[in-house]
Amino acid sequence: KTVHYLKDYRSPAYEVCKTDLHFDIFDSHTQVKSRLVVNPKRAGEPLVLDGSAELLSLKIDGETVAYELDLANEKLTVRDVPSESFVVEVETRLLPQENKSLMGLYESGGNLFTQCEPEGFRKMTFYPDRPDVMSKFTTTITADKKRYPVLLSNGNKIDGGNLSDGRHWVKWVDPFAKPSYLFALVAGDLAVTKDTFTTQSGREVAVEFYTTEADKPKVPFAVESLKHAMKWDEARFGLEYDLDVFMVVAVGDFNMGAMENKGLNIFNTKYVLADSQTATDADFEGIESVIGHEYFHNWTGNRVTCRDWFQLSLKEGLTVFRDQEFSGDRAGREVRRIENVRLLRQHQFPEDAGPTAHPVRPASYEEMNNFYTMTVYEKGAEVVRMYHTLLGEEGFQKGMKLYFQRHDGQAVTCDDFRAAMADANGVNLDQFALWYSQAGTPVLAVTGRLKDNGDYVLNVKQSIPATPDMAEKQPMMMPLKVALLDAESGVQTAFGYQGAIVNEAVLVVTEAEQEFTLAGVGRKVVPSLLRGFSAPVHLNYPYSDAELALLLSHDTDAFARWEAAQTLYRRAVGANEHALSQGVPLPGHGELLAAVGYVLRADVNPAFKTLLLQVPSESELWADGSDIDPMRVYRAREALLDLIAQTYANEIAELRLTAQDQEEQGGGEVYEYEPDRAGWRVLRNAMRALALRAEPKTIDFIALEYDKMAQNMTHEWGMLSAANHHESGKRNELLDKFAAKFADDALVMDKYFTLIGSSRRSDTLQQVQTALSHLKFSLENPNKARSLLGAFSRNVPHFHAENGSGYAFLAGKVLEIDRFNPQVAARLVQAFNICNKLEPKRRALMRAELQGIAAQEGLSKDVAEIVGKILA
Ligand code: HT7
Ligand code: ZN
Repeated sequence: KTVHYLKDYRSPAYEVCKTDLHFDIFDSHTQVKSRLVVNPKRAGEPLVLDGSAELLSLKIDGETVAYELDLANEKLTVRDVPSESFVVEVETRLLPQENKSLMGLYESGGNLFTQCEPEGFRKMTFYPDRPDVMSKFTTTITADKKRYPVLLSNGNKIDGGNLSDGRHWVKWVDPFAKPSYLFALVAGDLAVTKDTFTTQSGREVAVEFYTTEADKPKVPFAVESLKHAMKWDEARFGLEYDLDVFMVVAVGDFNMGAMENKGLNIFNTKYVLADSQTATDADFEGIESVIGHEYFHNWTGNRVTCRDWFQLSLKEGLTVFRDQEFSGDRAGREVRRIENVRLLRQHQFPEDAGPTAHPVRPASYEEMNNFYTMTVYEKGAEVVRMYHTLLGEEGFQKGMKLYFQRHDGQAVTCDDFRAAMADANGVNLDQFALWYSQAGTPVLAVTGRLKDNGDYVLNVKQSIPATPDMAEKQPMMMPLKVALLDAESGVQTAFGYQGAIVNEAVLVVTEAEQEFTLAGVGRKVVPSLLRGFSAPVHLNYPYSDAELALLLSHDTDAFARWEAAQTLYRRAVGANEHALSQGVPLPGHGELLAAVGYVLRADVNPAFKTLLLQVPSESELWADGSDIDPMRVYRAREALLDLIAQTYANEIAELRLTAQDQEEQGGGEVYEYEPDRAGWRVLRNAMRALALRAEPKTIDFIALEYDKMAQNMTHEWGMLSAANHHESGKRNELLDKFAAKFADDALVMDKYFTLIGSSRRSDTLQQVQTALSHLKFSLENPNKARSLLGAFSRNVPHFHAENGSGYAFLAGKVLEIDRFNPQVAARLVQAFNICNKLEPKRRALMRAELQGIAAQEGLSKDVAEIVGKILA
């Protein structure tokens, strides 16, 4: 195996000043000719190109040359090259119709698409396929005009015309130097939806969205989202779009969400197409955020890119931070922030505590595709948010300005970003570098005491757990945002800090143990800690249940209120687990039920209320556990939900009706997406699920109401996901009806397969197996595989079935998919990351499956890397 190390980085020996590409598309194959103008930076060294395509010819300055081809490492080496600028010409032949990896050039729905990040370009031609080689590209495409009327690439279309035999050609020029991973090409029969955007400096930019003709009615929301994003980036960051056209192409077969190729973004259809009949409110919100994310990459990723793939978080963490801010500014900042924290806790915290834990800037990798992780993206965004919290909006923007001044047009590192933040603000952020090199979620143990002189002292101890890559860690620098609430009234109490009287302060934690004095408090207080989730850490403070109830009802910080409820839920599930393990009756949970009663009555916005009523998921609950019995955690959590649903059946029914009234009273078009109305709908769906839990017979009511309510996918989804676990035939009837109604809508069928994969019904594995041969299912389509198998891998009672049937089933599918799409297989196999934390019986069953996978001949390095880490 080949492991790549950050410490081995060397700048490129050859730079490419100009890249001319010719793609000749035929029915049976595609021929690629590339002409590179190459400049030696360290003459005398061999020229090493990356590539795995079928090589037809290679010339330097017009002459055929000797080369060595290392197929295993996808490297072509020419030892004898001119010492001054020279021209490399390469011809390759591709079979896009046979490419099921969806990297490089591939076919989907009869059209051709590329995906180059991180190392897909080398599947098409031989090239220094590394992000620090930036070149200006021109692309000429020829193809049959009827079959491929639309031919797109990066930049501006400067020429084109007809050829003989019904063929045509176009030429695209991208004026900006870019690395090969940002190259894109699309050829096909696509319909275009056009609009324009006028930039703050008055330039008119053409906005073009390419989809199938049939999907055109579902494009307007994405177009509007893009225009909002363009405006927002000007207003908040002063960043303007730089080409004459911004194109988005939607494709049904795609490994991830979307790709920010310069001027030609390629998107999974899931993040472009929406109307209220086929997309839920959450889908609309996902589109707005992914459209924003890819657009924002134009500056944070494309204009300033990464020196090497270890620096991936430089563009991804920063761009996630930017898209989170965009979504927050568009609607419901506080709710959005909590949703971000939930995502991090559900997926990144477990990653950081498991066998694949890695720092935000990994030190090594076998397969780069495995490092598009929650840590690089979401923890990376938290790291950027900490700069923002430490420096404030003004200081952060000063840092961004300096970053662009220094590095526009360059490929740089996370240290360059940190240096810009530090230098623009005249602060020392040396210690902050540890966030990029130390994995693991830090733990803050905090205590507070009121001194006789009236000062309140917070004692903060930080520790960072060992991870497979590093045992001993150094204390990190982090912002801890705090306030104090009067212990009686819950009113926020002012205190003295750093010479000022304040209501809130950002304490800068730097030591393993540190004390902070909040002066002149003089009364009993309850500290409100880690406000806004100011650092991505676990925070432990010995709150009593009564203190948590006070924070829940009085804190002015939405995150802190929500966190108080989460802590109460975590404690209650823990108590249930304990009772289950002892075989004694479950506790009554008086304090928790009182808190839930308060939330149900509280005058807060409906989306926030829904979040306050959400019990942490199993993966969050067991993130730091050992010897986990998944079924015990599952039962403990379910029992708590049952108790809540039964205790408050009347209030829940009432709230469901209030939500319905409010949704309908909002004015305008009832079924369209609109943030306020989406809030009422999310609450209504949550109440519906609780009502069905308390009274399974209400499935009759759902079945009765279904057709009337089926005007909007959020309602349909709410009803189906609530009814999905029901053992009765009514549930199957509802799902069958849904599948028949949307048989021709691929994205809605994904929802159907998700329902099948996530049901807790006793026959779920059987239904999942049947679904594999459903006419509308295809293992080759990543959306389908993720919907059915991804949902199944998160389905606790079935994936963790005691007899190991869930593990065996998933392992089989991982191997099947690995033969054609290693990237998707490697994602799915990460469901096994929990292996070594399981109780011995399940651990043994899981290990046996993993060993079976590891022993498979021809296993991809993607899956081998993950499985190797779990078994290590
Ligand atoms: N920068 C992109 C990451 C990406 C990707 C996209 C599609 C297919 C495979 C891919 N590998 C990496 C997406 C983003 O973060 O915006
Ligand atoms: Zn991104």
